[in-house]
Amino acid sequence: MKNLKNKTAFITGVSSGFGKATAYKLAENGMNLIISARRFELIKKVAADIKKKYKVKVLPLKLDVRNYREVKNAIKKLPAEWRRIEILINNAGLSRGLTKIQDGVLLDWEEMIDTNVKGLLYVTKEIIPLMMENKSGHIVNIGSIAGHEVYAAGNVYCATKHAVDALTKGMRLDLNGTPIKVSTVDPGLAETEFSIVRFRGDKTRAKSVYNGVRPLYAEDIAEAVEFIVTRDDEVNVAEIILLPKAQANCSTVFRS
Ligand code: NDP
Ligand code: 8X3
Repeated sequence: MKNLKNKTAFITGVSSGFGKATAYKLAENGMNLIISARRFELIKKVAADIKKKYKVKVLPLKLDVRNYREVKNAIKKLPAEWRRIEILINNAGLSRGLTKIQDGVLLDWEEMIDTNVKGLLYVTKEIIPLMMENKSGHIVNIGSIAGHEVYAAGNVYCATKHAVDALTKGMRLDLNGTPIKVSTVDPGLAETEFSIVRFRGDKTRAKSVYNGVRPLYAEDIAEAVEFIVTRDDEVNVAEIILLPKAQANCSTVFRS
């Protein structure tokens, strides 16, 4: 099992959900963390709490992954002690709406594509050179079951997660023979702020997504990430598809 103590992880989307739970899990393993999101007040709180609980170093970064210049500058300006990034968790992402393609909202499409696909690429592009320089690195993308299947009205969100799946496979091919390995965790139905964001703050509609189901919780995903990143250097867990027991595929969910 790989010892992560005192190594550094860069995680996107840490103000909520999977990213936040993963930050706590990696800190529990003794990692120092660069945590990022747009809601800076939230990640500052997470940083303070993690530092207190786990006595590791935490650097909160205000970052909108859709803005390449911002991503590039933030990573370029990292102090020397933060540049040896061992693990990148590409987690920031979102869904907007659940609308048939013929009724699609252009701004929603653009936000999903800009965040889930282009944002992931921007961060990855800036961190790969640091990993190459350090001769070590592990990129973990957070995909989705929606990257393997398509559900009704999921059109553009599913397309972005299919793109993440293609990028994970493409990265693994292109980085083959370098010191960097690439993995993905592809969850199904998980209760976080995801549906609240998808339905623009409609908490009742968001809650109904998980009616009668024990969904995944953020901690389940954090445990999958922990398993992946603690394998021996020469072992790569390429992909974990993680579903609630009650979910057979994207559209088949047993509700009690
Ligand atoms: P949450 O809404 O709880 O968290 C999403 C995180 O992404 C937040 O921290 C948010 O921070 C961040 N984020 C969104 N847009 C941006 C942006 N432009 N720049 C930087 N950060 C951003 O959702 P989850 O934890 O569930 O989602 C995490 C990932 O998991 C996403 O990629 C999602 O697609 C994927 N996923 C979710 C599933 C689910 O059912 N919940 C299942 C499968 C995959 P902030 O708003 O502060 O910027
Ligand atoms: C989120 C899971 O099934 O709501 O990626 O698209 S799903």
